[in-house]
Amino acid sequence: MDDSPVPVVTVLTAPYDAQKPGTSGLRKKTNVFQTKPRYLQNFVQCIFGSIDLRDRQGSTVVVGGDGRYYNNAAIEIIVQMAAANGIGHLVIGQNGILSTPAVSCIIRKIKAIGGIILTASHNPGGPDGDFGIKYNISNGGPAPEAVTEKIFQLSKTIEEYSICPDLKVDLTTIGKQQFDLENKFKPFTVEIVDSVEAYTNMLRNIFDFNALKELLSGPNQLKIRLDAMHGVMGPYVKKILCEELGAPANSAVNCVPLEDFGGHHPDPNLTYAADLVQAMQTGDYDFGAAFDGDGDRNMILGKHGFFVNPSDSVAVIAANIFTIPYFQQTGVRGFARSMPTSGALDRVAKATKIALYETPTGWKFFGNLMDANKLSLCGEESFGTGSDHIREKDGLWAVLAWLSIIAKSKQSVETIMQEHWQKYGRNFFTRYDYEEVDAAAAGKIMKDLETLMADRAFVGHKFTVCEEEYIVDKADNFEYCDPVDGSVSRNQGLRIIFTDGSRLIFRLSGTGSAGATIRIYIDSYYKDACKIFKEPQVMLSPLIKIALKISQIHERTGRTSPTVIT
Ligand code: VG1
Ligand code: CO
Repeated sequence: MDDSPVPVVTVLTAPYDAQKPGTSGLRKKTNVFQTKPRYLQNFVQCIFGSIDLRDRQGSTVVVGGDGRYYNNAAIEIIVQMAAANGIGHLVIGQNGILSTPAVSCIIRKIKAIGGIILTASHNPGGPDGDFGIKYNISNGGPAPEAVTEKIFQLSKTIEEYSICPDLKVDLTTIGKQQFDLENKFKPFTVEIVDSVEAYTNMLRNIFDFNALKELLSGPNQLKIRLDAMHGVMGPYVKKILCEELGAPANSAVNCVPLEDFGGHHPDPNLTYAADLVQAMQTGDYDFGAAFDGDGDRNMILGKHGFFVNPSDSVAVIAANIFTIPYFQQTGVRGFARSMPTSGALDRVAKATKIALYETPTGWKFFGNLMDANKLSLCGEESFGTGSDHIREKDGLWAVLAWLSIIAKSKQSVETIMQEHWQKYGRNFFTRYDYEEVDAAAAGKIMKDLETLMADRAFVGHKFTVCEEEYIVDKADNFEYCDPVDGSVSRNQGLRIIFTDGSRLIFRLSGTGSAGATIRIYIDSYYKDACKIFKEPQVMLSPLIKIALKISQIHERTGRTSPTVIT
C-alpha cells in the first residue's frame, strides 16, 4: 500500500450568484450541482470558510444525507475538502445515510463543531429532481441567519478552494479510517457509524419503551402503518418500531431508501402521501404516519384516515406533555410555533401558564430559545414537530409522542383530538400552496398586497362574505426580534389579523428550486360545540374567498386552484 501523504491542492474557481441558503439549506435542481463546474465545491468551501480558523482546526464534523441521487458523490467531495480545510475528524453515517434529526443528535452527543446534511428534504430527488445541502452548527440546529448570510457573502467573492482529490474513503464499513496529509501535522480521521444507533439510544432515554412495546405488540395491540416514502426513515422505522418496539414487519412500508423516492415527492401530506391515506381509509389500521425525505417531518393519521393537522398535533402533545418521561425529568420551559402555524398551541400555553413564543418559519429560530432554556416543545404547520432533545424537528419523535399519549389515555387518535377541541376550542387551519409560479409575478403579487395593506384605510376595513363580517384589526409584514440575541429578521410574511382573531398570511417559500411558491395560510378559532366538528374548508370558506380576492392570485397566475391544499 502506498503510504505517502495525501496531497492537498488549491483549485482556482469563480463565484456563482444565488448560492443563498433558503429556509433550510441550499436547494437546487440536481443537475445544477452535477453539471455546473465546482458548484458544490464552492458552496462547501464557503461553509468551511464561515467557521473561524481556530475553531475549525482539528474539529469534528458530522456528515450524512437522505440517500437521494448524488448523495454519496457529494459526500466524497465533502470528505476531500474537509481534510484540506483542517477539519480533524469526520463522523459519517454508514453508506452516507443519516436523517436530519440523527445528525442533530450526533452533533450534540459528540460535541462536533457542526454537521453537513445532503438533502433537499421534502423536495423530489433523482437526476431531474432536487438536491440540497443543509449546514448545522454546534448546537445541532440549522445555521442561523448570521451564519447563512456569511456563507452567502463568501460565495460571492470566492476565488479558490482546497481539496485532497486523491483521498478515497470507504463509506460502507463501520469503523475508523486514518489519512496522513501533506503539510498537516495530525492525521485526518473518518469514522463511519451506524446510521440509527445513536438516535435510537437517545429515543430510548426520552420515551417509555416498555409502555410503547406493550401498545404495539401486547395483547391489545394497536395496529399501525408507517410510511417512510422511500426516504431516509426506512431503516429507522424498521429498527425502532419493528425490531425494538415489536410492531409487525408489515406495519412499515416503503422502507427501502431510493435515490428518487420512487419518483414521488417524499412529502408527508394528504396529497403526496395519498397511498397511506387510502390504506388508512380501509379501517384496517388504528394509527398511521408518514415522514419526509430526511425524516424531520411527520403526518399523523387516525383510523379511517382521520387527519391530525400539524398545528393541532403540537397542541395535543403540549396538553399531554407529561406522558413523556423526558419532560417529567426536565420540566417544561416554554412552547413555540412559527408565525403561520395556527394558534392551537397558544390555547394550551395559556391554560397551563407556560410561555409561548411566535417565531418566523424555519427551525433555526427555535434553537436560540432552546439554548437559553426558554423552550421545550415547538412545531410548525408544515408537518414539523419537535422538542429540545435536539435542535431539529423530529418525525419519529412526534410519532412516539403520539403513541405515548395513546398508550396512556387508551383512546383513539380521533377521540384524543375531539376531546382536545372540546376543552380548548378549535383553530381551523388551511394552507394553499401555489408551486412553481413565475418568480417575478409572485414577487409582484406580494408587493401589491403589501401596498394594499399599507393603505391607511385598510385597518378597519370590513369584508362581508356569505353573511360573515371580518374587520381588519392589524396588517403588517411579520418581523421577529430574537429575545435571546436581539437579532431582527424582517420580511417574514404578510399578516392580516381580523378583530375576531382570524388570520390570513401570505408568504413566499424559501425551499423551492424553480420559480416561486406562494403560500396562503388561513386560521380561525371557534369554541361553540356546534361548530368545532365541521369541515375546515367549509368553516374557512369566507376567509379563503377574501384571500383570493385581495391577492387576485388566480387571475394573476393563470391558476384555477392551488397545487396543494392542506
Ligand atoms: C418549508 C416549511 C417550513 C420548514 C421548511 C424546512 O419552508 O414551510 O415550515 O421549516 O420548509 O422543512 P418554506 O420556506 O418552503 O415555507 V424541511 O423538512 O426542509 O427540512
Ligand atoms: Co425535511
